[in-house]
Amino acid sequence: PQPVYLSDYQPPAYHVIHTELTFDLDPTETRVKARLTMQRHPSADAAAPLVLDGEHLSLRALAIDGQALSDADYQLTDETLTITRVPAAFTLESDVAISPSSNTALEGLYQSNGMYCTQCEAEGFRRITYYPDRPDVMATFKVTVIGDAQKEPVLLANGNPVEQGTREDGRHFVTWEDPHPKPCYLFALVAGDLQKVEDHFTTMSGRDVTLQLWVEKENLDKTDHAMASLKRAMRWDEETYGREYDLDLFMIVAVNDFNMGAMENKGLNIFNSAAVLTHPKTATDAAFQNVEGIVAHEYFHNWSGNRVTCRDWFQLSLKEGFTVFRDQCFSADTNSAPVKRIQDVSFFRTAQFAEDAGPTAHPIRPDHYIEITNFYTLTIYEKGAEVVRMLRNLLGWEAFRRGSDLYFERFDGQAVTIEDFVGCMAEVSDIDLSQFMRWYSQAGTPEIDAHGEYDYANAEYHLTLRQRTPATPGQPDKQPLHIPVRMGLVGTKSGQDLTLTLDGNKIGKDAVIHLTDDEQTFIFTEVAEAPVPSLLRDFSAPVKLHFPYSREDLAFLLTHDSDGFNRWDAGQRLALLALDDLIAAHRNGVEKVMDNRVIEAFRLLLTSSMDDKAVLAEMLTLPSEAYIAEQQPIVDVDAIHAAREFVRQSLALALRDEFLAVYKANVSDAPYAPTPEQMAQRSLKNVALAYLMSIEDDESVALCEAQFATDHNMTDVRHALTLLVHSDRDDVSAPALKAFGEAWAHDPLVMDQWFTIQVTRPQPDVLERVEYLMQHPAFSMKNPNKVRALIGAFAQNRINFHRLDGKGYALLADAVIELNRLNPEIAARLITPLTRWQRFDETRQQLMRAELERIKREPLSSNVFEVVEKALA
Ligand code: HT7
Ligand code: ZN
Repeated sequence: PQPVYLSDYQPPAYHVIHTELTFDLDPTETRVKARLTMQRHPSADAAAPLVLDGEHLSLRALAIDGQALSDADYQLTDETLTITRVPAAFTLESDVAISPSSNTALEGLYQSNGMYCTQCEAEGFRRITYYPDRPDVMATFKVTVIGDAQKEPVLLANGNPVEQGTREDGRHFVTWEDPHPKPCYLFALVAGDLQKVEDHFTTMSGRDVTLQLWVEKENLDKTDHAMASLKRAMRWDEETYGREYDLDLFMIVAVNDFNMGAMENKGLNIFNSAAVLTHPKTATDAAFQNVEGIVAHEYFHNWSGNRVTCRDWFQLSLKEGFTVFRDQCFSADTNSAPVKRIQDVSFFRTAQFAEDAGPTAHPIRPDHYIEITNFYTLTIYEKGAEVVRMLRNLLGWEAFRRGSDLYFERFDGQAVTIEDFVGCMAEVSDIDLSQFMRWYSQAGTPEIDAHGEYDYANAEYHLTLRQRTPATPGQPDKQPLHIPVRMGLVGTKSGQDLTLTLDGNKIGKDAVIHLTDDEQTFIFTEVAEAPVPSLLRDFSAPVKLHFPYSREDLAFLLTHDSDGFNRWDAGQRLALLALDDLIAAHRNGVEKVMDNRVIEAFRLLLTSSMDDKAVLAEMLTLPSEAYIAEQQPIVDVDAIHAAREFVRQSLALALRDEFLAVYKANVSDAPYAPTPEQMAQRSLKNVALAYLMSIEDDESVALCEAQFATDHNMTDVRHALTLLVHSDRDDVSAPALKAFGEAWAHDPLVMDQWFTIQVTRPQPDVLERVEYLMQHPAFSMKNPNKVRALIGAFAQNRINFHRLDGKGYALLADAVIELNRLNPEIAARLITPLTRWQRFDETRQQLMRAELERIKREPLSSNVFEVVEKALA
């Protein structure tokens, strides 16, 4: 497969102005008739051939302006249809046949549980009909869907229904019109036996919008939260960004087989059922929050993505980074802002930093790709969002909002670039963002080495910041970036933020300093007492910060920093220092000794009167094994696991009474509600229970069993079951697991949780369990949720996946090879843990590489080929 290069971008020679499609649905022979109103671009050569994309299509007829074309008039390859000569303006008609039931890639038109649905982003539309499948071709659409009235009573597409009826052959049809020109990646069709929940929303200009959530009948009781989230998101986008919805109907459909979380098709969002269905008995608090965030994300795309879209797929972060930033802010406003930031950054530093340091590292705007679906990554989405956040921080909210207004106004209905977006921000603020643009083209995580000195005699604090970005594949040399560092100086005597005076100007107690050179020293004057610097507050830039904090400094910041995020981060750094010692002790076979300062810091937290229980729960949570691994030069999975377990147990033993008191104080039998208050209470209670269970004494096991048996809500039940299954008390956990599996055998989303709980346990029997569960009737390789819940989750089980006999790697490679045939997009994602082989010891490196080589010997999809090729380079 050949790469596509950003530098090769050419505007399309032919545009589609209007698209009419007729689908006659059938599992193995759906007929798609297309009638495209096309025009040559005025600047294009009159002799330019018309090249349309098309894959897995069986062409039955082709005509231009009503004249049928013969075989000699066009050329077909597996991927294109070329017509050598066409007029400047014409109508192209085509008739193709496709087979939705054999489409296991879940791109284009496919079947899920018998219902028809589509996924067209990024390049799925070419599996539906011959078309210029690129985002800078925008057309209005009129779509007729014909189906069986019994099997497919519901026939949906984008826009508004304009006609419906029954044909002579007894089949029924509905015609839909979408007045907003859109690229074909936003096209959607759904047909099946679905039921709806309906609600209404009055927009800020007083228009009534009908909201519909379409689900299978048995899921009708799982839609309340998504509907409430949708209405909150619609209001928030009006109030925060001045963005109003622009159709009379907004639909969401839940489907079981879906490659990602959800898709923002115009007026007809299609959701993975896991990203939309919730019920207190079946979904955890985390799932409720996830649903709220994804519903909002897809809705926000209506402006950031649909009304203003991307010129080409290299600009993907233009819509994804901005929309993730918007959904993060929405969730922060709706729930606990510090907790949202802590959770987002915690995930980001673990997963995106690893991506940026691995063989598939790429800039937020890549300059080439082989397979675009491989680029729906944490870098494009989450690092893209961090870069938009930095813009917001550099400009301030008011100017950022003006920039956003200008962007939506100026580019409404257009397909644009990242320069267009950043250009609007520069224009409204008069800030020179040219150096800032490097964030989009330079891969890798910048590291800042900082050190500070207090000059007592002159009451000065000298802060030196040095930045470097490590080499990444294809980018050996890096340029300095424009990095906003939000900071404060916390006085060690007063415990307060000191006023910052820089270059004679008082800049406040909490300010942003700009690191633009390789190295800069900032001299703060009038510093009346020795401070501890609090740097990168609220994670003001996506960088790694190194500062030689002592454990005393960190304990001080943990209690005195006015920035909630940095208070949490100080606790994480303190724990990491203790963990470092213990990892070393484990490796050297020396007795492990727990750092008392960590115990005392935790005691203080547990007995504090902290209002925000959700933040407290986060502060009591140790860095994950994956994050600890990120800090190590060579990952020793066993030492990391042993050290972390030792810290958990030492804390539990030293603070057992305190944890028990917190647990008991937060047990509640109030009816379940997904409110921030209740969620905070549950998370704190469950963190305490996890510590208590690390001792596995009879009392803790009994608490866990009781919480499981109370069956109050899935958050508590799942947590208790996980703790039991992850303990050595098989006598208690086996019956609980069996009962849970039997009780929920009818619910695929709960069975996903049942799979995950078992394959993430630390006991060494897990690999055999995965193999056994792959034969379970509830498991299917064709369903991405099942693959993620069982095989994907197993690959996150660090001590078992990285077994020294290499069987964990072999299991993953086998799954990748099988999925490469069925669903290349999912196969390529599943390989990720194997691509990180450089981070491990020599033995594991060889085992992992051997599996990558084995995959490489197979006939590969371009998706898997691209990832394996990079991983072995
Ligand atoms: N814009 C969408 C990205 C997407 C996708 C969604 C579902 C299945 C396959 C997909 N490929 C790309 C989702 C989003 O970011 O909102
Ligand atoms: Zn998105």
